[in-house]
Amino acid sequence: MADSNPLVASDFFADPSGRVFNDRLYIYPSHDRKTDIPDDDNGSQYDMADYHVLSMNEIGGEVTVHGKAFGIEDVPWAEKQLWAPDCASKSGEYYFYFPARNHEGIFRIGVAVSETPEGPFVPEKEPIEGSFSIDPAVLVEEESAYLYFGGIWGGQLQCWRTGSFDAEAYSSMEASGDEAALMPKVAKLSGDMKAFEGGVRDLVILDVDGVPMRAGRRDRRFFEAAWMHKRGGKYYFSYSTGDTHYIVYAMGDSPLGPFTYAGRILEPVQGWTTHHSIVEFRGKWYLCYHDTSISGKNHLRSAKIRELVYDDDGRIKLAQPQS
Ligand code: FUB
Repeated sequence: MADSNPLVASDFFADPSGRVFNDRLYIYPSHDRKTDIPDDDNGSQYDMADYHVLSMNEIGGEVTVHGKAFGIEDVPWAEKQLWAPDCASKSGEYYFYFPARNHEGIFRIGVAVSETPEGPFVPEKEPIEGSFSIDPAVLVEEESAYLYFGGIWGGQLQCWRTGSFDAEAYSSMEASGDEAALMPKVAKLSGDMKAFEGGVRDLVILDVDGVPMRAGRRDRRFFEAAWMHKRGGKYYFSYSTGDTHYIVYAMGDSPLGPFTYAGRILEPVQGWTTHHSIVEFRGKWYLCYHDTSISGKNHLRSAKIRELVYDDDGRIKLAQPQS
């Protein structure tokens, strides 16, 4: 398969999280919508108000756009900006994780539950206690499940350096130079998948020299779009570098890190944001991603999928964007 894309041409879906349930491929995306809000560094133009799940029986086959999974009006604690989600299954239930700004303008992460992978999902009345920032991604292992999250600039991670929200830190955006970069976050999920157990910790990314990634390495440091997958006993943590527009990855031996930078996965796509997921489906690995090739506008993105290739050492082969 070269590029059976976009997955949906009649609407705009971004931030595609690919998951396989019951031998069918599901995509949990953001649902982009038209707006007159001008582009800014906080991402105000990404003003999404609901979610829909996509699914397909085979890559390149018909894509079903399921009915509304839920909307902002169903989330009592949220005011706006339903950003990049993910979904996990446990004991026959489906848990949909999503970020949104609350009524004070602070991003938190919520969870919504359904008995089917396509929903509709019923959001919990409060965000996950102790959650903050954006872009949740789940890893479910036999014994434990983990939630990875975070995003700088509009994702507000820089406001949480002290452990509580510091609105003054918003405009400083991030560290610089040889200072350590802000690291993504990880929390173990409770047995019912609805709470954090044991607190939030840094997921440490080291550069190839073994030193925590420096903030000045803007082509390598974590910006947003966390994703974790496991292949051949190795953990792969991948993410967007934001203002340098790469999808990169780091490898480790534990879901809690540390991880060591390992290279690029995807060169810059059309549009400011780049966001991805990696999923195994019927014995092959796929990269889900998005671009603005249909709209030409940063906030109206189209989800795509393509095969992901590893070399014999488990390194991921760099992909060039296709329009
Ligand atoms: O879709 C809104 C935001 O744009 C996501 O949360 C980021 O990862 C970026 O793709």
